[in-house]
Amino acid sequence: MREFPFYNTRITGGFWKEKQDLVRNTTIYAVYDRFKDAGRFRAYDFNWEEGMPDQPHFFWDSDTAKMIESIACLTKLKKNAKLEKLADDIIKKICSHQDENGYFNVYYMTVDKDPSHRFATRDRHELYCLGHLIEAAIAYDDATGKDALLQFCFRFLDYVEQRFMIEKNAGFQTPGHEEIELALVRLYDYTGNKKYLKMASHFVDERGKREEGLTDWSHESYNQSHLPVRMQKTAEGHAVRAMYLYSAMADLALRTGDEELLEACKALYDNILTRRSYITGSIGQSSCGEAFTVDYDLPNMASYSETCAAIGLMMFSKRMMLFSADRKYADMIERLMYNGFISGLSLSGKAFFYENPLEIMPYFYKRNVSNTFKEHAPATVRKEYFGCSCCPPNITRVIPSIASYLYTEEDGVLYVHQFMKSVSTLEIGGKSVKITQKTAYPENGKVQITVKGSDLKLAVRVPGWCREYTGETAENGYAYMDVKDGETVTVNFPMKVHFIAANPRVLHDAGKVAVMRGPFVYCMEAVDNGEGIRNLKLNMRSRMKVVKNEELGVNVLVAKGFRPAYTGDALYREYTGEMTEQDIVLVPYYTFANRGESEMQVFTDHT
Ligand code: FUB
Ligand code: ZN
Repeated sequence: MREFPFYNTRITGGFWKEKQDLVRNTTIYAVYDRFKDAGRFRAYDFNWEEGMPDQPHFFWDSDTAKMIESIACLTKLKKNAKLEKLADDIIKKICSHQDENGYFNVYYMTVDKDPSHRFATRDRHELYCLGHLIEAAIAYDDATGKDALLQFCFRFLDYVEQRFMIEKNAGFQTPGHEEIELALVRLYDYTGNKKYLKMASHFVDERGKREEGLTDWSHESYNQSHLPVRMQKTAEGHAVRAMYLYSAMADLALRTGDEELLEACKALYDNILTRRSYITGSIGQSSCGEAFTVDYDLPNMASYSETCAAIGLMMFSKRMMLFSADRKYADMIERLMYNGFISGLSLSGKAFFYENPLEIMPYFYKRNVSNTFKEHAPATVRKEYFGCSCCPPNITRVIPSIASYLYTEEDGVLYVHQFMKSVSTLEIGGKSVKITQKTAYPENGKVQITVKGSDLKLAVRVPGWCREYTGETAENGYAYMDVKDGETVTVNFPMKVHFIAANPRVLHDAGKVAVMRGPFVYCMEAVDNGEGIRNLKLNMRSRMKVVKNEELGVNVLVAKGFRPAYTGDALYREYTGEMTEQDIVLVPYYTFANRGESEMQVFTDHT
């Protein structure tokens, strides 16, 4: 299938328009300001000295690059001189300090300045940073016509080719953190230069073929080096790294027709989908290595679920979607979009979650008795800044470009994967076709699609969560319909409340249910339901009311439930089974922790 760039679509209202406005008016400045406070941009003056605060880190360049890419996406949608100036100034500084051989990394040029240390340590992210700089350079050139960063990347890549593919004298063969591979494919697409496709294949193919040296705390699967990539069938190791690698594998399979690579991608995808992802779509079951663990191990409280990993799975899913019309990929994208990804951004647009657990019990995080051996637990409140700040600028590049997940086309059939109030102008069969979606989705499931400029066959995804759909019969989850030029079709996906149980092998969810309505997963918070929400039993026979919560500005669900009737203070007592009835409020998962620290749970006990 063929994809369409995000800027072919204008989102004209609803959920994603609100988020795009939030990023444009608030979040991008919040990211910029916090980065500035932390010395991220000062570092590019190259005058940091030992003993000074804010020592540049070896992956700071990647954060800056993602912020520049975010500005490029926003600018592509709507010119913004202020943002462009911020990016121009940083790009100018970066380019002015590029080594004459093409190399650049703020850490290795201002902190550890020994040139023999460059490309010596596999887990030092130099190629990861370059990957993000390439993505930023492409986006910025495309948005503004300014190619300084792109020229910088061309020079840097000549040097990389020299060190890794010609002289082969770097300290490792493949990067510890993937990213450059998919960026190289993107650069090949942008420039048409096959050299970059060859470099991407090189870095993908060489992975896992030999021992390449490890950090002292990880093993080979941490960075997907335990096997040659074509032999990998289960998702292993650091979740973000894995997603960026698998995305590049799918990119290469699509462009080269490499069946073996595609088969590996399919196996990896299905392993994630059927065994190793949360109901919110998030991935990364353990903070130890920020990594996948084993099948069905999906702890709620200790879940890692990094925002960047959710983004990575959206990227991998989109690539898989290009091979075949199977709704599982777009379903997963939707699951992430409305749950495990968007939960990373606060409603204010100024604070973030790096980890997105499915349960929070604040006391749990205070139980360390030793200063030395601390359990790592996800943060319970949103933060404005993280020392390791990969997620915020990743969020700000995804939201402006979210429309890239809407449509694909194959042989004149337009696949409608997602639903957003929007107007798109797409080149199909040599004609410019205007597609308008009129909808309040995800608030309700009614979508009107108008086609202008050509007759067209539409293939509309029937969301996997919708069991009550009664329209055209769907094949692999897509309902096909012929639409005449100027005609409007209406599809309706009733949004009933559904109770979802996990596979019995998921021990952490045993005997519990989660609540979904439309694409949203819901959760309970103590701020609405009182402390001790683990004791609550949701009455599954009660009628759920959809109620607008003014404080959150979203619709919540109100159900009936029970709480054990208990007075007294004894630690243990005779069980009586007595219960008192109470209302139970469920809020969309992505809105959790927007009202301070509070207990939260997705999977809940029930009667
Ligand atoms: O290592 C760079 C980034 O920081 C990773 O992608 C994230 O998972 C975090 O570890
Ligand atoms: Zn991250």
